[in-house]
Formats: sequence, C-alpha cells, structure tokens
Amino acid sequence: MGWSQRFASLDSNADMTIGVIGLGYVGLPTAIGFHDAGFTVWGVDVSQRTVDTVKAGKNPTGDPDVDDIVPQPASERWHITTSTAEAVPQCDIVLVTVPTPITHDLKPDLSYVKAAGKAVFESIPRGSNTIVVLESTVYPGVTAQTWLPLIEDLGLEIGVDVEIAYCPERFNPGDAAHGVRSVARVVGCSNPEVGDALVQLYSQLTSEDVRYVGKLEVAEAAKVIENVQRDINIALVNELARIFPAMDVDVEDVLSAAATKWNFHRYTPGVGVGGHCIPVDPYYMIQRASDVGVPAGLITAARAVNRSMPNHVAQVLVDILWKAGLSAESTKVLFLGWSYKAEVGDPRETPAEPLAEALHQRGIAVSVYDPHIDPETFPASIEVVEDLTMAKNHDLAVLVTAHKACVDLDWEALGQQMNAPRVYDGRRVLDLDGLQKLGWQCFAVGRPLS
Ligand code: SAJ
Repeated sequence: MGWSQRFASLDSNADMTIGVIGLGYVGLPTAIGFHDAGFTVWGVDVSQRTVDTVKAGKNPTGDPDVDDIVPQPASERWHITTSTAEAVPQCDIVLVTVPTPITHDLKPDLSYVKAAGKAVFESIPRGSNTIVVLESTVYPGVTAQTWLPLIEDLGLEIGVDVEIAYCPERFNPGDAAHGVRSVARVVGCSNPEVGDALVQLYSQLTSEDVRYVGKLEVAEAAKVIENVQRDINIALVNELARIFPAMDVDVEDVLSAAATKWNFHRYTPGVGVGGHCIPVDPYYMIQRASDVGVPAGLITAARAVNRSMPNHVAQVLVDILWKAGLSAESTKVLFLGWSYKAEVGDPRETPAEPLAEALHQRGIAVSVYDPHIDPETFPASIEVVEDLTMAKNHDLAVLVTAHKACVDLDWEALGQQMNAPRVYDGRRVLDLDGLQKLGWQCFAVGRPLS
C-alpha cells in the first residue's frame, strides 16, 4: 500500500507509530507533540540519564517550555528507550533529531547524523518502506551524501524498505509561541508521494503552514540560510556598535530611528552570538560553498564580526576599569548571566565563555550569577554566585544574558555591595537613565564611553 493510502486508511493516529531519535531541545518537544496529536511514539536517546528522566515524566532539557508537558509513563502510546533496535521495527516513520555541531576547527560535524542513520537503517524491517526523516540542521546535500551509502551498504531498497526525507526543525528554545505545534514546516524528498504523506503527518503536529518544497536539497538549503540571514543581520548591528561610539553616537539611538522605516529589520547588538544554531549553521553553508568552489565572503565576514565581539567588549571593559584607576590584577567583574539566550539554561557557544577568558588573560577575576545554569557546568576559573546578595566587592557588573532574573533585580542593594556601582549593559536592555539616578555609572555595547 502506498503512503497516501496508508494515511487515508488510518482509523486513528494511534494506529501510526512515530519514532524520534534524539530527545534533546528539538527531539523531546517533537516526540511530545506527536504524542499529544494522538500518535503512538517511540522516543530514543543514547543517554540513559535522559531516558530515565523522561520516563520519570521530567524534562532533561534546559528549555522551560518543556517543563511539566512530558507525558506521564502511564500512556500506552508513549515508549522511551536507549535502544534504536528496539524502537525502529515498531515505527512507520522515524524522525532523526540529533546534534549537528561544528568541530574545534569550525568544520561541520556530521558524526551524529551518520551514527543515528546507521542505527536506524540496520533496524528497519525489509519491505516495511519505513520513512526516515532528518530534522537536524545541515547543509544542502548532507542527507543524501551521508545516508544513501549506508542504505546501499545494507542492501536496502529505496521505495521498498526505506524512504528518506528532510524536514528542518524550526524550534526556538524558550519561546512557547514558536514551539513545534505552532511553527511552519517545509518537507524535502525525491519522492513527491512521500513528500505529500509527510505534509499530512506534520500537519497533524503544527497548526501552521506545512508544504512540500521538492528535493531534499531545497529544504536543507532553506533551513541553513534562515540562520545565515540572522547571523548576517546581527553582525551588521554589531559592526555598527563598534563604529558609532567612535563618532560619539549611540548605536541604539540610530537603530531605533531607522526602525521607524516600514521594512527596516530591527536587531540588537550584544556581547556576542551564542547557541547551537546561529553561530553554527553559517559554517555549514561556508563548507558547502567551498565544496562547489563559490566563495562565501559575506557569510564568512559576518561570522568573523560576531566572533570578535567578546574580545571587543573585553577591551572596552578593560578601558573602563583603567579609566577608573583600577589595575587588572586586583579587579573583580560580576557577569549577570552566562547562558547564550535569555530564559534558557543553555551554555552552548555562549559568548560569556570567550569574554571571561579574555578578562582572565588580563588578570581580571570573573564571577557569574545565572540561576538558569547548573552551577556544576561553569568553567573552573569562574566564581559562581548562586545568591546575588552574597556578591561582594565587584568593580564592574556586566549584563551578559537578558534573563529577567538579571534585569529585574534589586539594583540599589547590588550597588551597595559593589566596590563602586558600575554596570556594562551587554544586551542593551537595561534602563540606564533609571540606574544612573540610583548612582550607577552606566556603560553599554554600542554606547560612547564618554
Ligand atoms: N542575538 C543578538 N542580537 C539579536 C538577536 C540575537 O545578539 O538581535 C544573539 C542572542 O543573544 C543569542 C544568539 O544571537 O546569543 C542567537 O539568538 P537567537 O534569538 O537567534 O536564538 P536561537 O539561537 O535559539 O535561534 C533560534 C533559531 N530557531 C531555529 O533554528 C529553529 C532561529 O532560527 C530563530 O530565528 C531564533 O531562535 C529566534 O527567532 O528567536
């Protein structure tokens, strides 16, 4: 029976079983979403801790939107295991949501995609025509290049044993308004019938638009350039945040004025660009452009601007402390926030790390207050402040992450605990006029030092 008939003949979604390989920030909400849409779900993760946490009905990710929505173990449509071999034979469709990081030399790391694909394809029953969908962010060509050789090595036949497709995740951690059940999706696949079947499937998950966009590479390219565009836009305002203060102009005044134009896209300069998407995905595009011999100069330059922000900010902080007559050796700086993004407890690629390293290289001590991050995960060189009332004798506070807990705090009390009330707003979210009235000396990214 073809895939269109398989969907048409479903009495209930429970009769279709969806596998999700990788229960992280994307996979777990995806598994929950399909379970809530009535499907039978098998969730697989290599981490026994993750499996045990999810089985206990708890949330192993740092994303608060996933709290208390993990199905309780009682549901007979909810199966969690570390074994791909156990899960895959039960599934009609398998979604792969594994990490696609970059290596230390900034090259795409496809090892998780390859390993997950291998484990899935080895477990597919012959003749089942199981659809395997990659959701992880990759560059155009990766799904076919990585998975087709594995399928061939196993002697599996496309259209008889297995079909492959690509449907990029568009999950936004910490943003309930754009969760897996309320975000548009695109589906790429060489077989239009399978593409249409997946449109039917994902339309049961999300209330937004789902469309078949043609071959795998189109969907792969759409996803990676979504994030490339965002990185370039952020790089523009970060570069402007270095230019305008040199003209004694505050970049935020300029951006707010420009934003009165109907099609100006407003971004905000910061201490840097973190996370597992925006600072990573452009390297996938750079790699692919290099493979086909076409230079990606703008994409590369934008990455360089954003990667340079922590060092730029560190130099500005040193200037501030030097002008205050402080020698680096005896100076302590308090980071308000460490996570790469507000209201999320995720340190991946956080600019806080290179910023702290740059200050340490100049002999400046760094303490961090971030209630969203597990105290165990900070680098050893960092003094962790778990209770802000205990933060004493710092010479400068730096807002690194715009958590509510780091913005809406008792600034009057903190000012009294500091050696001197100095603050650097690294995310341009603080009410600097209000803080000045409380006696704070205020500085900020993109704001003239004078
Ligand atoms: N950032 C800035 N200035 C900005 C916006 C962001 O410095 O104007 C920084 C943030 O502080 C953070 C980094 O960039 O360190 C990334 O922030 P982000 O808001 O892009 O958040 P992410 O990394 O969680 O990106 C996700 C992505 N979602 C998916 O890949 C499915 C991205 O495509 C979304 O556009 C983004 O969320 C979003 O819109 O919030």
